[in-house]
Amino acid sequence: MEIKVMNKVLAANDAWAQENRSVLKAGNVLMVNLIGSPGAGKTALLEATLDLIKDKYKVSVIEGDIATTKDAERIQKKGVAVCQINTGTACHLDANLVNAAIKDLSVSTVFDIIFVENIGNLVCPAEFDIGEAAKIAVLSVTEGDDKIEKYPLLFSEAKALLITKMSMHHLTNFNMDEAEKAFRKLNPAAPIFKVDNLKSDGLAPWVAFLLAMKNGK
Ligand SMILES: Nc1nc2c(ncn2[C@@H]2O[C@H](COP(=O)(O)OP(=O)(O)OP(=O)(O)O)[C@@H](O)[C@H]2O)c(=O)[nH]1
Ligand SMILES: [Mg+2]
Repeated sequence: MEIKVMNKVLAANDAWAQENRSVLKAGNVLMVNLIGSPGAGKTALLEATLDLIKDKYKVSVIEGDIATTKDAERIQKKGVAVCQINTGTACHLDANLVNAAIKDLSVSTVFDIIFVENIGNLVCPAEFDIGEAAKIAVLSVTEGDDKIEKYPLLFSEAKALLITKMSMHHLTNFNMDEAEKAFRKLNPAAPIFKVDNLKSDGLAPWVAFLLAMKNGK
């Protein structure tokens, strides 16, 4: 049986996603969509990444959160423009919400890169196109290497995988070989970056990847 309501929701979302994509393309703006579990280190990755690029590029952040402005406040301390979206109950950002945020941010400035921190969730955010150039999967070693096989959609769609909290790797049973094998089965080409956000370790290849995307390479 066809599930008409869900099809309609996704069709409406895709129309907004296309609108976002054409607005961003016209402005030569790269938008990346960070997706991972609650606590995987999405905001910490943003904080560390902003430290490395914010003086050279005009960067802004769209912060998706169910209820608070806590992450937006952390990002604001880095001195970059930030737009908060509170979804209330929804477990993902959709393209219509992101369209409003892009408009809000773009009133006064043209940005080089817009980062979107999606709601902490390994499932729903992967299902919704928001008009991004790339979905980026963020997985911390404390979550377990099995999460790649258990939640395959995100990992198959991601243009890169960031494995975070590497300074804690030795305290966990996260099997890096198994993680890489599982990821490669789903996603033969996307790079894997192993980082520690708090120590700012391993970030240079990730930043180089990001800037290559920005420059269309
Ligand atoms: N040691 C270590 N801790 C980290 C790293 N990344 C994040 N953390 C810590 O992990 C916790 C969660 O990090 P956040 O950046 O808030 O995670 P998040 O994915 O943004 O979480 P939500 O927005 O709630 O989904 C915080 O206490 C961070 O300081 C890392 O690379 N290494
Ligand atoms: Mg966060």
